[in-house]
Amino acid sequence: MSGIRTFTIIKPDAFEASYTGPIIEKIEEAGFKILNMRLERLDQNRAGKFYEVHNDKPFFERLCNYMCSGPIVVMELEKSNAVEDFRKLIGATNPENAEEGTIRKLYATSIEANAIHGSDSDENALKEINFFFT
Ligand code: IDP
Ligand code: MG
Repeated sequence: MSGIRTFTIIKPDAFEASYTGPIIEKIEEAGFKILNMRLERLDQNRAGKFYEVHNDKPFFERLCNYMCSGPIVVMELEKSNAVEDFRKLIGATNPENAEEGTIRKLYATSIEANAIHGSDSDENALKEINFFFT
C-alpha cells in the first residue's frame, strides 16, 4: 500500500522569482494538505547530506552550491498516494521534458534550477521529513 506523506522543497530559483505563492496554490489545489512548513537556508554541509545519494554525480558540487544560494521553503505534505501523485504534479527533472501544467514546466528554468523537489519513494519521504522536521 502506498503512503500518505511526502516531502517537498521550493528551491532557491523559484523562491527568488516569487513563485512560492503560485506553487503552494498548485499543491493545495491538487489535494495535498500542508502538515509542516518552514522557510530556511541550507549550508553546504546540510545540502550535501540531503543529496548524499548524488555525491558521485558530476553535478553534485554545483547542485549543493545552488541549493545553498538562497532561501528555500520545506514542507511535509499529506494525501493518499502522496509520493506518486506529487511526482506527477511536479513533472520531469528536466523541465524541457515535463508535461504541460506541471510545476516544473510552469516555473523551472533548467535541469538544475528546476523549482521544486519531491520525494521519490515512501522510504525517502520519511527520511526527508525527519531530516527537516525533527
Ligand atoms: P529529481 O529532483 O527529479 O528527483 P534527481 O535525479 O534526484 O531528480 O536529481 C536531484 C536534483 O539534482 C534535480 O532536481 C536537479 O536540481 C539536479 N540535477 C539532476 N540532474 C542534473 C543534471 O544532469 N545536471 C544538473 N543538475 C541536475
Ligand atoms: Mg530525486
